Amino acid sequence: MIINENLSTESGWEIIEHKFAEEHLVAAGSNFLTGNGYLGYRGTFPEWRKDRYVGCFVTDTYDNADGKWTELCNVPNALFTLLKVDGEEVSTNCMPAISTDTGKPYYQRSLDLKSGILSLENCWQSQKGKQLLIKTEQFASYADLHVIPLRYQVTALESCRLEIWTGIDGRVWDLNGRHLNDYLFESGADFLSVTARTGELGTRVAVLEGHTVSGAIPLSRETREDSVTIIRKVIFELQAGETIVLDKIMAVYSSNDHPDPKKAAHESLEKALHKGYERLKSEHIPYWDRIWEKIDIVIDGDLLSQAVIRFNLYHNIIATPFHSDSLPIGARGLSCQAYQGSAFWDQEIFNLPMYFYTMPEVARNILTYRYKTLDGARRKAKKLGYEGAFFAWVSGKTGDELCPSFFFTDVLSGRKIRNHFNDWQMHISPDLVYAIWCYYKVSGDWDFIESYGAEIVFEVARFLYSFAFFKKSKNRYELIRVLGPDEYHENVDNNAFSNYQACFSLQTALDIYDRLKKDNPARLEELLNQLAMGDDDYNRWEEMAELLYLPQPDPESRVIEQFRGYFELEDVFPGKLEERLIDKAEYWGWPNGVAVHTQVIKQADVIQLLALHNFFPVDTARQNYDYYEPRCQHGSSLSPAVHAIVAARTGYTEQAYKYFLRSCLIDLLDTNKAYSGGTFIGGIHTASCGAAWQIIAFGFAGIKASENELCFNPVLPEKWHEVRFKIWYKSQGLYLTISKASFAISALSENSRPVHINVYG
Ligand code: IFM
Repeated sequence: MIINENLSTESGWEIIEHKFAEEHLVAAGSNFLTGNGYLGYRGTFPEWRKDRYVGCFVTDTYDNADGKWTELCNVPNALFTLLKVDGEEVSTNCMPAISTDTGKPYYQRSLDLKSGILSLENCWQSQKGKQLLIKTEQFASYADLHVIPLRYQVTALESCRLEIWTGIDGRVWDLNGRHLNDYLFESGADFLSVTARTGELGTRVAVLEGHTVSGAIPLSRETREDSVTIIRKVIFELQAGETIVLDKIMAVYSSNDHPDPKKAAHESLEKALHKGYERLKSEHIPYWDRIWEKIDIVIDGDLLSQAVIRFNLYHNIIATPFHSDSLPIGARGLSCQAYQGSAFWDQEIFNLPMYFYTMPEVARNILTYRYKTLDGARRKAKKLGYEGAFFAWVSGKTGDELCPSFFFTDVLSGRKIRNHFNDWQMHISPDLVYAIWCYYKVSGDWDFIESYGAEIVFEVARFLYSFAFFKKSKNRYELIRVLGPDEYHENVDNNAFSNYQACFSLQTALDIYDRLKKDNPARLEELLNQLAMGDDDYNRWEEMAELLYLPQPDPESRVIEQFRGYFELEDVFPGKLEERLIDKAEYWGWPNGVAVHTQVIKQADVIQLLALHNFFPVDTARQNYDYYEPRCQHGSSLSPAVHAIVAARTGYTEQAYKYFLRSCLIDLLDTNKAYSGGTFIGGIHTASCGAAWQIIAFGFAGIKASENELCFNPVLPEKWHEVRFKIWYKSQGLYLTISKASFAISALSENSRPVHINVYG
């Protein structure tokens, strides 16, 4: 099945690249990423260096280099391997040789989504006409998160002198300054190592390499070192048809993982070398089997949809730090340093819902991470003159705001733009409450609410009360000077999305308060004492929930105004605005972009509200979809998925399908630019990866969970014959089979309780 001129799939379980496309260098390295939630290793070729965006990004290595942006470290590349044939360097390029073996150009980069294994195959021809067949295979192990095994197999089709240069390349691709300093190299009989230290926090990073070679006896071996690399050069005299297998192990630790990262990496390396490549692989694969057992979605009738949904689920998985409850899911996962390796609202609204229904324990970990960042959120609120918890727009380890004040650059003047994502985009706090409550409804995990959730929710309610403005003349609370999901319009008042989310949060706070009072008054008292809260707070939240202004659908058109004054802005569509650009790379938003004084929006905003809540009848939702959809530029990768969900729910099934593909193909087709307003924003768009699951579950299957029952409103696009997947509701597993003619739900045999189901109302 062809995905585009470069890409295809055979079974829906793999993505195969047949032609190397220089123009997609950044995106392809991200697409073929292997990872395990602890680290992400870009899908690049072993001989590539930093100029080809090689990268291994490691969680919990946040560093700020010289006052620039805090981001995760890219660690030295211990998979680096370069071949020289009779002195000539082998390099993978866009012109694979015609293999004399097969008679075809021999090039393939393929990712097996089922097991997270990347394979590269290439035929290379020297200037003297000598050919080498090169095959490599690598994976980021789930059995030992600190280990990446690589099998590098090279066959000489003619006799030649082969040099293998293999070791650790410490010249790394960094977006915002150099993070690793004080490189210290060491070599032993069976390892090479580099240790380094981050500039800001002094986090120590250790990367070790070890390898074995089989198939031929080396003529010589020597170790070379300069200030940033350590390499072993191994020389062979090969006869035609001879094959050498180099098995390499890269082991990585930081001092945040282990007090002695070098020792820990050494132990991992030794164990891995002892086990050997095949055993490491066989220990790794069952982890993926167990993951797919929970999350796979089978789509019959459309191989393209099948492959792209799995591609997106795969990337949502490898971006998620299953192993920790102190780390976020980055907006670009571990595919690069863009968006600082940090969480945005993307995490709760886009990445997590899949886990609510498939692996609630993972969702709990990530929400616990948010709990652990509460102090950071309190510091942010205080700094800006509020109370309670104003969560960071860009959240790393501590929850302190990492979002720079000047995010984009005006490409026309070269001046930096003061974007207010960090101080006005306040919907982040209620978005967390929304997610916590959804998690509870689906998992039934009240213990999480008592232990962590209640504190977050109360602190958000306190923040909202301190943020709101009481307009006496209208006897109502308003949220003024905010930035809603549509980031082109900053400094707006009463953004419908933010106001509804805030109201929902206040009601949730009251609800939790009431339940605790009734069922666990001791815990409530403990919490209130700890937070220095009392009935006064409860009364304030109650009053604000009642009097908070909620923009209503216009009586005639039924359209909800996105924010005060939106309808008075110039009414044009995105295509028209494109004609007004002076430079294609211009930022469209605040304060001077082409969209600012128009109704063109960056991403779903009112439609985002409709995707999260069923506050309005379907007709009203459809009228809002009709209004806002043509005015949306989809300048954010978050947007198409949200349109797909709402389109599926409002009867626009084929549009939903169109948006499903658009969303799922953002990375594979490299449709979203790597630079915007002068800032690098490339890498895997993990929000749309997580949202791919939601399009099928919340859009096509029409799932909606309440505390007592699960509702379904299934519809299928024309092309799909059947969709099958599992979900869990309060620990009870259900297997769903949706076709156009029928909808079947089976309870998994291990279930212990009945589940209340509601289909089509
Ligand atoms: O959180 C998003 C935002 O909604 C749009 N800009 C990119 C951010 C990170 O994905």
